[in-house]
Amino acid sequence: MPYKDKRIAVIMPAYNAAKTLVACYEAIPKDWADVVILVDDASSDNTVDEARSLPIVVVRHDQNLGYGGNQKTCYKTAIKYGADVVVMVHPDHQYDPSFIPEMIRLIVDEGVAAVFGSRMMTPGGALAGGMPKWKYFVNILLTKIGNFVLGTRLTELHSGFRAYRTDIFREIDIERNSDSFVFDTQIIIQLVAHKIGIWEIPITTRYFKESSQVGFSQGIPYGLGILWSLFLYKTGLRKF
Ligand SMILES: Nc1nc2c(ncn2[C@@H]2O[C@H](COP(=O)(O)OP(=O)(O)OP(=O)(O)O)[C@@H](O)[C@H]2O)c(=O)[nH]1
Ligand SMILES: [Mg+2]
Repeated sequence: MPYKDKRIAVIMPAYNAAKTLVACYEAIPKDWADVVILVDDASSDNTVDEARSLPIVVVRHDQNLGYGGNQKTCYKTAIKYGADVVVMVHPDHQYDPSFIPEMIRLIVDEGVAAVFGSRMMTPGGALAGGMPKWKYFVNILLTKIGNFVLGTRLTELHSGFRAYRTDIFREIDIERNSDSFVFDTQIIIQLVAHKIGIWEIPITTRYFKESSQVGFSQGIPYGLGILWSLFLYKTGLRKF
């Protein structure tokens, strides 16, 4: 019972993460997790073999669904294992799992439903941690647009380091969301639409060779997908 009788699942949506996932797993504070779940999105490297060498739950997709499709399986599996709280850690080791206890404490002690680790809260931190300049400026721009449309004051819309209380998945329907990276923004829109608060904590940024597969060319459909989702929300053309 890691924390005050709440069951905690750490989920890792994985795609070609063989080189980093063991280091990432080792950095997870184990006494804060009842179960660690890795969903492999039909990787072409040996992510699954690496994952099976660890004492974790491994789920495999037969075909690549994408980052959002991967998360859908992660949350379903976490709920199947009885999780009250779920923390997503990217197995590319981009995010530092040592922030997990702080996120869980906010959820359990303060009753917060969603906690995001933000790379943009510490001035200069994101660039110092190696975030590419174009990502940094696009991040700021899309975050400003997102805050304007949603009436939020988030410091970034794009972090993949997130903790959720699993009861929110009874209120919001994530199955309707995109299977791509836009999933992460659509969850934010759903939280706002359902008046569920989001807290942010500052986290360190770290970019290295294996930590990022999204290049400029995949960044464009991601950015457009975000704008499209915000448009659908604002105009009421789609209910979130
Ligand atoms: N690219 C990709 N990643 C996936 C997929 N399924 C799960 N993932 C995982 O999603 C995580 C995030 O993907 P990244 O390509 O690292 O995204 P990123 O470039 O770090 O994004 P930034 O933080 O904005 O730089 C990785 O840990 C992947 O293992 C998939 O189908 N495609
Ligand atoms: Mg990454």
